[in-house]
Amino acid sequence: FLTHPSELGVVAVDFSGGQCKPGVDAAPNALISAGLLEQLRHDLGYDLHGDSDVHSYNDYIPKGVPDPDYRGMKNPLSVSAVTETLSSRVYAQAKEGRFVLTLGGDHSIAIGTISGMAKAIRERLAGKDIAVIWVDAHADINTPETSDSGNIHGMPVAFLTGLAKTDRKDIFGWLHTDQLISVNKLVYIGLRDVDRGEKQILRENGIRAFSMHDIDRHGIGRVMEMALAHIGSDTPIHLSFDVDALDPQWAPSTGTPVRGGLTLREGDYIAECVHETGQLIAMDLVEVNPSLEEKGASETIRAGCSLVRCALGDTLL
Ligand code: NNH
Ligand code: MN
Ligand code: MN
Ligand code: MN
Repeated sequence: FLTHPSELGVVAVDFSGGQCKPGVDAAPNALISAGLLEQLRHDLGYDLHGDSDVHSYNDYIPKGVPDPDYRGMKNPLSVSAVTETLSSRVYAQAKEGRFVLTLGGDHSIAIGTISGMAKAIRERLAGKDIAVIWVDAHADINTPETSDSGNIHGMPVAFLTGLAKTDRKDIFGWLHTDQLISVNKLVYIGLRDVDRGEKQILRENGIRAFSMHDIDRHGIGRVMEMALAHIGSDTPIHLSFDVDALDPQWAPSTGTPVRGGLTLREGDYIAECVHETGQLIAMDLVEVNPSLEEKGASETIRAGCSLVRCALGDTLL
């Protein structure tokens, strides 16, 4: 699905407005300073394009206008404006036939990355839909109405699937049908903290989800077989990886850690399996927050680097 499989469009998004804890905006720099891009270039042989250092997405936040809550959403204008710009930057990289690697930032940025990929692939591949594998402790499928927190990082999937509607051009009204994804091509892995309203949405829409319970029962090997079988071998895959899917033992520095998560090896294995399909077209790595649990920050950053390397084809042997 990629015309230039050894070329990476790197998108580094220093944005934290989808949730309330500062620090997640510093993750792209921390990951890059830890050597991630150099490893991809030197050890894995990729040609890098896009943001080699962090382009400030905060420049796209509308200046001098208030950003009051809307339908309970916090920072709605800011998140909408930043993800709209991000969407067009991801689209531009994907149109070139490159793999797009996005370093977040909080998970609200997936509204930009996935919409940009969906549109580019539809244009490049005669209307083809993309599939999304969402690896997370959380489902991030709240609508503004079901959300208890109002944090938009808990809502991206609802906007991307069209389950959350909007009547405001400046609050996600820029999202058009060619930028949306189908609930049938969405698969979750790692869930263990899903809100009541989200459970209802998952059930009513028949969305395929593998919780930690499923991983305990079947093992990660079988779960990956089932997840990939659901998607099918003819569909390009966008991997959206929230580092909080990992157990806090491996990734403590994140805004909403939840115990009982994936081991680092299980996380790496997910990324390796998706790489092996040859269908992977984009990856987001989000929610690394180096300013939380600072003693564990370098470990969390290391875990993030490992997940990205695995998705991009690093092998042990
Ligand atoms: N479900 C909660 C909410 O909507 C928590 C979301 N937090 C995340 N998601 N970190 O990945 O606010
Ligand atoms: Mn090149
Ligand atoms: Mn998330
Ligand atoms: Mn999460």
